[in-house]
Amino acid sequence: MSDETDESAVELEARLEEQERFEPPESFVEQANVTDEDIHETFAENWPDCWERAADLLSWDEAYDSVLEDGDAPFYEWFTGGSLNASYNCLDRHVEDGGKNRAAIKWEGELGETRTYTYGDLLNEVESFAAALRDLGVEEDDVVTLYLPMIPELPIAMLACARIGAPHSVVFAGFSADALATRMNSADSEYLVTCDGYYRRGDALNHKRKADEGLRGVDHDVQTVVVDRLGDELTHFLGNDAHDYDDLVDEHEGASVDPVSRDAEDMLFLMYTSGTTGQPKGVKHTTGGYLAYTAWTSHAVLDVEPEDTYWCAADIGWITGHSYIVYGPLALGTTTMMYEGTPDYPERDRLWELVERNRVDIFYTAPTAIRSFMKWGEQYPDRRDLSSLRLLGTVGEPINPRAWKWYYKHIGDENCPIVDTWWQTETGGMMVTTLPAINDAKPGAAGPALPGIDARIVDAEGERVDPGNAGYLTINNPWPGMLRTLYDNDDRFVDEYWTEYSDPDAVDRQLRDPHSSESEDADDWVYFPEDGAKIDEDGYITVLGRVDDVINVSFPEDGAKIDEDGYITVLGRVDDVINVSGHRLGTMEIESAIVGVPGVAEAAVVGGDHDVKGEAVYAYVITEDETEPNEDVRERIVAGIEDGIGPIARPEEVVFTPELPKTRSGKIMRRLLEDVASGNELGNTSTLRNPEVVEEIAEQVDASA
Ligand code: 6R9
Repeated sequence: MSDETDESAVELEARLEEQERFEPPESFVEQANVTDEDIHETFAENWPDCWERAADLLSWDEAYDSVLEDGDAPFYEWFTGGSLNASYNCLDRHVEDGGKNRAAIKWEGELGETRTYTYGDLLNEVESFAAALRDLGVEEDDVVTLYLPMIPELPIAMLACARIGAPHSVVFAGFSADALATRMNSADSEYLVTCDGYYRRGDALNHKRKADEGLRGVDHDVQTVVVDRLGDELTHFLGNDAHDYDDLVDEHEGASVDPVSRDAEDMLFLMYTSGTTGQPKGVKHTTGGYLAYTAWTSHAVLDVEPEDTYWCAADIGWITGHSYIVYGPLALGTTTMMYEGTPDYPERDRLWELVERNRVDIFYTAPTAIRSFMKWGEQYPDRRDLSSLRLLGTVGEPINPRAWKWYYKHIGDENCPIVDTWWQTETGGMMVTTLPAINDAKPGAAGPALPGIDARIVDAEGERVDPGNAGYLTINNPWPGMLRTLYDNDDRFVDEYWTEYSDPDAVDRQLRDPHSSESEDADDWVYFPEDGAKIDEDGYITVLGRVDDVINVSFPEDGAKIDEDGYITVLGRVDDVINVSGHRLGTMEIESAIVGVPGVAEAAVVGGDHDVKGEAVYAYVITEDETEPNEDVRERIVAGIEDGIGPIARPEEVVFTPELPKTRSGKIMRRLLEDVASGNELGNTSTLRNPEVVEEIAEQVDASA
């Protein structure tokens, strides 16, 4: 463990000090979509009208009157008065423009079967399924939940919903039955599309059983459609009164369903994501702004063109798949690839074999995957012809320069620009990244903010930090792809994301520094003269400052640093969210799953450094007096987490302890638990009520490593 730890500390250091630059390859620049060197300036001068350039990539039924309405900030509205349909933009218009026979989706199943849908095929099936959904009773604005793995029926169902103006809520197939129930209840969703099962590493997983279990936790009636993915492998899948997807599509074969004209601000979909508190947040995205933004960023950053074969190797159950497997690429009329399985099945060159066979032009993945490829060795990509690649991208977490360079060399043959794209579920699309034909890449730094985005790094006082220093990433103006609210919870939307302050001196302790020991002991905080303030349940104080000339700033809860060229390096989350393999997990959600296990008294969950996953889940658990901490309890805890959230949250380690390290004011000192998990030198323990417990815990973790 200690060798790895040394290495990651060195790497972190290297990431911070990194100065190397990589120019865009000439061959790339010559053909790139966006090459206007002054685009950052022209967008800034012409803001917000600059966003017409994004809106122009779409076909509107009704032209918009105004680009931005900010009268009710932070409830901003984009392209108001305009109307359009997302499925029309992703399908019909390409068919009308002569693209009927161009491949829209190329799908590859884990066992090697392939399916290609042309734009014509895709439109037909989307219309049939849209007609079927209507027959089942789905009306405009009804939320339809899609609990499906990476099979073509998932984007088909999304587009069918979009066609009839029914927002979809996709629940990642790896999430548990409980997670499905929570999301369906929260969105009052009365329709579910799921499947019998799917393959993972060659095994058939029974997905329907999980869906049925979830449905038992839903507090209202639900109509269910089941896709038959496994054929004869699972024959008993159609229980009760569920509808068979194939039957429905056959019955509606040839149906023509006019795309419903949606107001630009009408909801396109909901996507639940982890936050600082237990309840997942239903992030609301709209039809006009979101589609314009994902189309624009696919065009400008990923350089997508209709004749490309483009592959984003993410899961559609996450925002990356929504924006950059489905909506962005299909709006531009390109060929988008989907792969059902894992990258090392049956062999560790599976992805590269797919790139070779399909002549993939653009490849977009997560750093955690790149670190796995690196660990497996370059012999796997080396045995394949990857010369079709023109651009590479990464998303989901910071990429360390070593992994960046490996990707550049062994996948891109030093001939493809890499875009390191920082963004979030809430931002809808990319926010901070280089433009591949314009900006040099600096490994480790995501890049400058995109044109039209005002990203700043500020300190705890809200002032811009000097280049080279770390602070909090803030976004200081709205953008078309932004979330509009949290479903049914406008107050939480304002509280969680927006802070009003009037002058740069306004002290905002919401911008807490997780690494400063003072902030652990909130009871010591002192009086701030002449300022209004509020305090939260953790004792954290938010000083609001004077309230004249208020501006709105959005806090994405990421720490970052900026260099003299304005390049931003994202350092990670400052809230209680762990990033495991690029997936956001709330520590509170995991803790509540653990304390739900009989015999458990208290739990603290933190993230620890992990070679491949970036971060891993570490759980520190106190059992009830009468419960002996043993293997049996450990297994129940792991099962509790898998049932409550899903296998993705499976802990790296469950550490039993008689006590948790606490400050004198009784707050759990998470920073120390993080240090233990990461194998770091332990920080200052002097403010602890029970300093001895940290050593005890550290010994246990070392012993099991
Ligand atoms: C798209 C997506 C968002 C969080 C975000 C940040 C981390 C994403 C990153 C990155 C450094 C990048 N993150 N991209 N950190 N560099 N290029 O991942 O959305 O699942 O909502 O996660 O992921 O911490 O705040 P989401």
